[in-house]
Amino acid sequence: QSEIRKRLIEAFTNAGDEYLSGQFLAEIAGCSRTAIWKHIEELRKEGFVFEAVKKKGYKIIQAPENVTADEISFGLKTDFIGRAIHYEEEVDSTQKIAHRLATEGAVEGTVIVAEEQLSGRGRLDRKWHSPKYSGIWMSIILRPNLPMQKAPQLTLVTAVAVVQAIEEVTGLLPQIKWPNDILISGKKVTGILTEMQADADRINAIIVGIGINVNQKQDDFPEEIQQIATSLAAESGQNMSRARLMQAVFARLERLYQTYLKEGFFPIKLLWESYALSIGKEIIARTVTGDIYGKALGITEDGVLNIQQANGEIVQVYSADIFI
Ligand code: BT5
Repeated sequence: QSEIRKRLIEAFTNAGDEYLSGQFLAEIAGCSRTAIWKHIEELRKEGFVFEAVKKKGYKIIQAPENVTADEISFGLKTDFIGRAIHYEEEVDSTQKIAHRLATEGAVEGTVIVAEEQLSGRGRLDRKWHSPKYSGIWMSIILRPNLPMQKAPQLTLVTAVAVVQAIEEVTGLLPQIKWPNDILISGKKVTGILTEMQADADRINAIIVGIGINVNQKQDDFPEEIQQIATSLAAESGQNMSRARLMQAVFARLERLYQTYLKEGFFPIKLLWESYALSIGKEIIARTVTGDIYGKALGITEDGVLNIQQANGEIVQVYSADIFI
């Protein structure tokens, strides 16, 4: 993202409904008015619509429908999540880029976002379908000072943040299926993939991958996931701004993450359980070593799922796919 455009966007964000003069923008950005005009042209090409009024200046009246760094920065209210953004039209997987940037020292809160992923992935190397312009495909780099075994909790922190953001922006009421699925009307609208880089037993970076189906129509989904996947547009009947939703996710995640670091997992656990689909229900947990049948009791401090089997015995499940 161009440093000057970043400053301009920030100025327009802070200005709200006010017009900003070319002179003022030039001072803020530290360049000539001609240069400002060129950058505004660039922003126009990205899809921003400006209103220009003589003697008053410029105002942004419409932001574009892409997820470029400029568009996401416009209106962003966080302190660190989403403050640094790497935007790509097309990538293999945003996780891959995030891992590389994290190794190279990227700051906490750095976001990698792409319009399309050619090999988006889920857990256990499963595929994540990520078609162009219709969803949010992003990875967020976090650097919590925590021991390794706490890492799975961040999947649950993220799930709560995404549910709250979807609720805020769309009015829809999603539910969480342990550990990492977000469903609406029983169909998957979001998948979360948390990966870790660790030195000794300390976390160096957590890469939080989030895939949200936003503007797909139901028949856009490939055959094999037609019955199990949905999008926010399919559920609400209207298209929505992906950038606006990303901003909401960043704001919610930043707040919950800070609560989590300060107060521990307990407040998150309560929120998570209030959104959880399977607690109190009879479920099947399909693990790599076989199926476990029983009643989902809740999650432990570590984010592990407790299941009570018919014989009364309680088993702890660390990783599984849940069927209800
Ligand atoms: C997940 O895995 O749900 C984690 C998905 C994480 C995707 C994000 S996108 C940004 C970042 N970069 C990446 O490369 N990945 C992350 P899992 O629980 O294993 O679920 C995968 C299963 O979900 C697949 O086997 C399909 O059945 C189904 N699926 C694939 N694409 C889907 C989609 N777009 N919507 C709903 N379900 C889908």
